[in-house]
Amino acid sequence: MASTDALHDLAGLTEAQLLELYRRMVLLRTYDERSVVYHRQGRIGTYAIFWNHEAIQAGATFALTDDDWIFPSYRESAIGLVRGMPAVTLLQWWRGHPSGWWSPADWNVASIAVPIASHLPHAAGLAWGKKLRGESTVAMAFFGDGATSEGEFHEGVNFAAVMNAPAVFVCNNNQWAISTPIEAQTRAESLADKAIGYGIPGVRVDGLDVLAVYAAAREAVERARGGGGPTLIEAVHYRAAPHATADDPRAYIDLARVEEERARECVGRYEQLLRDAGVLTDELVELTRKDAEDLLRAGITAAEAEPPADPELLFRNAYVDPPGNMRIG
Ligand SMILES: Cc1ncc(C[n+]2csc(CCOP(=O)(O)OP(=O)(O)O)c2C)c(N)n1
Ligand SMILES: [Mg+2]
Repeated sequence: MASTDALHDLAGLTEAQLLELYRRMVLLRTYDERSVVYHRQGRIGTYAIFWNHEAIQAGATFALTDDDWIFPSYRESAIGLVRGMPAVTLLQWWRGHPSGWWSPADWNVASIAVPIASHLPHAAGLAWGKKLRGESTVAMAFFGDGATSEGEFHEGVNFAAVMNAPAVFVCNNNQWAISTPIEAQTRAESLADKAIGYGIPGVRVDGLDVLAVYAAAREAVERARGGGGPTLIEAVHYRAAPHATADDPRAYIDLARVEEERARECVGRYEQLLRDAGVLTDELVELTRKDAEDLLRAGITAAEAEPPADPELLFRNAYVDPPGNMRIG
């Protein structure tokens, strides 16, 4: 596995880029931690925690341009933040409010896919379509280890490979699919090995090393844009938080391993790296955290100020001609 210690050169990024990457990680971390609090306060609904997945999300998307498309699962629900999507939009999604349904074309961020792996064929199709139009857009899809057992994982990756579509498939291998461990998910030694069956490159990276994820994604994006087809990236770590706010992992997870994982969490690790490199100061850390906290505070205030959704909307978007028994009033 590539690691920052081995790369030494901070992935060739400038100081400004390194700090922007840090800002994005802090923003994601703050969004996640505040969301768990908002859930406990009854201000958002059930929420899929992504604590310690920030290096994968920020690192991989840092290799994209704003014209490239991101296809998130529920685990990457807040990934629009890296594109400047307002926090209120994402918070409203988790509040079940229609103002949380953004138009994908506005941000080049597809809708959050809750059905596992259902967005992989979409990513393959978009990438292929853009290629047919002569555009240089890349599509990057995020999914979990459990998703690699779904038919749509196979369909999406195989289709992208056969069509030589400019797609990057980023597998967040947190080694759990709710309570199903990776050992019960596959006999494959690594998930990256699955790429062999599709005839595409597969790489494994340390999912807590943001620069290693970025470097792997940059190579994959360059290959895709250059006509070299898709890549499967497996970012390995160990889920250090519950699957979601409704889950109690104490019933099944290795708690000692969770403690270890929390001790080497990815934001603090990157922060230390930047301090050691002389790029980050205490003052900048405080400022970056405060900006993110202010953004979230403003986001939840704006969300709660919006009038509740009209319940009729549910039916309006489901039927052109609602049957009589569905008509309200
Ligand atoms: C098609 C489908 N089957 C089952 C579920 C229920 N479900 C929700 S999350 C999850 C686990 C997915 O695990 P993984 O792919 O490893 O992603 P992670 O949650 O670990 O990020 C399952 C089975 C679902 N959402 N969609
Ligand atoms: Mg998983």
